[in-house]
Amino acid sequence: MANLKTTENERHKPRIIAAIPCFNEERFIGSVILKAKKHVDRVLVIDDGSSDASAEVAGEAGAIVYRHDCNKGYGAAVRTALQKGREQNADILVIIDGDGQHDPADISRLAKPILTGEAEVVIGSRFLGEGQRSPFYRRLGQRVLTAVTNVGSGHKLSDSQSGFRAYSSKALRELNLSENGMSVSSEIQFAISKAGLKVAEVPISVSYVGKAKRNPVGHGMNVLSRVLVLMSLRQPLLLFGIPGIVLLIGGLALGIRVLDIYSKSSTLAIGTFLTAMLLCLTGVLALFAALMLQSMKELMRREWDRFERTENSQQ
Ligand SMILES: Nc1nc2c(ncn2[C@@H]2O[C@H](COP(=O)(O)OP(=O)(O)OP(=O)(O)O)[C@@H](O)[C@H]2O)c(=O)[nH]1
Ligand SMILES: [Mg+2]
Repeated sequence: MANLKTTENERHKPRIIAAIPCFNEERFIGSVILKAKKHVDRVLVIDDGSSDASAEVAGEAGAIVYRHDCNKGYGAAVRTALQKGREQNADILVIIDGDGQHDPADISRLAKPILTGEAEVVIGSRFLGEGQRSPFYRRLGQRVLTAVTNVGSGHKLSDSQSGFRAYSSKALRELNLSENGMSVSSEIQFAISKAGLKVAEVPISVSYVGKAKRNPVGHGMNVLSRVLVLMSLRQPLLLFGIPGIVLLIGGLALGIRVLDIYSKSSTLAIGTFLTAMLLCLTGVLALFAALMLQSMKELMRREWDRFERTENSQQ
């Protein structure tokens, strides 16, 4: 009788798993794992081809370590973490960085909205908390990326680049991702809105010791370019269509002005004329790109629906 009783309780207690994407974090990974173990049932470390002793330290600290055979990128590490969370039937998977910038004590705060059913994805925001504020250049970069990601996803969040997040089992099943780099954080926000998942934000504290690992401007531009590519695939009419129309109207307006000057003075305002031509041309090209991408997107959606229908009919 005792055993059965135990399993009954175990079955109802939500399984909370923490997963840490890790790349050369031997200095911090051990303490992050030890602190996280207090708040979860299991700690997984996705070692993304580290060349230092991160994997060994993580194993010593009691984490289950999965290793990528080479460095594939933060996004690849996050996708492996989500997959392991699915395979191990996590009710909640919390992803936390391995460099000590996130505080594992915030894990229960991220898990709570999922436990109460308020949300399927919870993002730990560095802009909601009272905690240590990140350096100005970081905040600026994060704000720009968040603004662009919000426009593309239709979700108004305060911190789209935060790596400290919690996912429900439903979110683990429905999030379909492909990015390998840091842009995965924005891709997840796009995927959340595509899957219609409920999202919530909670304040987290962050601590930054030492310099950033990468050149913030280069890194920011890299992520921004990926986010724009993701947006062009998701919302081509928004990203190309609207600017295209604006450019075309601007060019036509200038064109009318050229004609007006010409009708009044029989002189061709070359500069204005060339600018009008350039605006019209760019506008038409942008509109053309918008239509092309939109029809490709439509085509892919129809193919996917057909594929799903055949799949379901064969089952
Ligand atoms: N940079 C980097 N981090 C990775 C990679 N794969 C996994 N990670 C881990 O992903 C987490 C976030 O990466 P960070 O480099 O800390 O990203 P960040 O916090 O935006 O940048 P910093 O402020 O420089 O720490 C850390 O735990 C990394 O160890 C990778 O290919 N590159
Ligand atoms: Mg970091």
